[in-house]
Amino acid sequence: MTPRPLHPAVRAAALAAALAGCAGAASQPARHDISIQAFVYQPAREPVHPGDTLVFVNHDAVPHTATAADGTWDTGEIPANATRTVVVRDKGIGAYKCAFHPTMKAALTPAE
Ligand SMILES: [Cu+2]
Repeated sequence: MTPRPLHPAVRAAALAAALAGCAGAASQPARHDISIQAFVYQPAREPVHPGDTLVFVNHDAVPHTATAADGTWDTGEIPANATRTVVVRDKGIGAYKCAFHPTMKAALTPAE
């Protein structure tokens, strides 16, 4: 079975629905790559919108986590050389840390 091209009206409706879902946000959901290397999140401060996706990549030889200080999100354990993804919500924008290494701290900041 071959996929049928979407009718333009269907595409327009899907786009309108996607835009309405943004609830006034000016931009589409974005992806933010945050690397962990030598016990440091890079970048340490990342501007984000609710709905954006965070992709954490652990380049260290030991496991880490990225855990929101307010407890609203948590990657869980990110093994060495592994990747974990979380979606940003309103409440989770703020400080986060590694559950295993209290000195590892970073933050999500509200994007303009
Ligand atoms: Cu850690």
